[in-house]
Amino acid sequence: MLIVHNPLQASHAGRHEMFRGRLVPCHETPERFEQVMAELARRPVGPMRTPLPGHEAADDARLARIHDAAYLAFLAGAWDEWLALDAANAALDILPSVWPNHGLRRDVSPLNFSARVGLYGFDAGTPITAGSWSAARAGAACAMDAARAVAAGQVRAALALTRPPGHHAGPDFFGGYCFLNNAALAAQTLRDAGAARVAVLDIDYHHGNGTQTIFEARSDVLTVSLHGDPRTEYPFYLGHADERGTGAGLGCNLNLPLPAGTGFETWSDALQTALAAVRAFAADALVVPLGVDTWEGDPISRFRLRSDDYLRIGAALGALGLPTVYTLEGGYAAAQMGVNVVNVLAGHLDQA
Ligand code: OKP
Ligand code: ZN
Repeated sequence: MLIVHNPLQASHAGRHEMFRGRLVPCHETPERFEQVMAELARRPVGPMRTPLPGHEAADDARLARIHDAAYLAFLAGAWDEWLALDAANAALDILPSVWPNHGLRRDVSPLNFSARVGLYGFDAGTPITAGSWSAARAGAACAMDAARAVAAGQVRAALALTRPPGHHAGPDFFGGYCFLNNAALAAQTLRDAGAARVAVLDIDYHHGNGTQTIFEARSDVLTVSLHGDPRTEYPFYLGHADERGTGAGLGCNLNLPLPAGTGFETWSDALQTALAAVRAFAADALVVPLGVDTWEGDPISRFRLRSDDYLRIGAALGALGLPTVYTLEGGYAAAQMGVNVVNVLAGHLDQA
């Protein structure tokens, strides 16, 4: 198991997210990454590296295939625009507060900065800070590097320690703590390296709406997601069982929503359904957006998985026998997060 990490993750450190009328401390912190690294030092699973140099141009080209050019330009320039409004903004995070919903037009080109933030950001929980763009790009580079190593057969499986996470980010939107869709970039890298069919099996607590939107009309990438029922759980407005893909991609999206309170027995029944869909698709490679916010003690999620369950999850994924790239998504009980993530990897290695 190759681990690809990047110290630039630390440069994304949001201060606050909006929750029920208050600005509360961000759940998605650099400490999460550090806890995974610390557990990997205690229980090594294989080689560790930062992304190999020499692929910057190809990575940028692939970013522009998954995300819209205007969106990428917005992310790259947002912090400078923010500072240009008022130098005192350096001490504050950028958060959207107005959105083009409910009949308002998204096909306009606002000049106002707040209007541009709301054009691209879909919630008020995802702050943009001074280092967000560098961190997001570094995380995306980890995902693409991990996918290249797996595609080249250098390793059977790899984990990209992506922070910020990615599975809520779409072609032209950020939200859910995500800016660039690392899992989609890994899947596209595998495709570009010759895998004809790639399956994305998202096991984060939250529906991977960005990944679904990116691939919903494509038949070469299967997207499957196991998650809290969006009638009660974030991101609410996507992730329902009747979303099966569109156009050429019809039948290539599978959502398996589960009620809040779900424990491992029910969760693993749904995992079996997901694994059967991956096998039926005859995927050549697998991408797993890995969130451990399914853990019983997670502060913002409501499944009841226990730490030992992650060994069995990794084993079930490894038993598919596919070249596999994991990306790091959620998990907000930072102190337990390393154990849960490394359990998945250990289970995978045991079974693969
Ligand atoms: C990102 B990932 C909690 C509000 C929840 C967004 C959750 C994003 C989860 N007070 N806000 O999928 O783990
Ligand atoms: Zn999540």
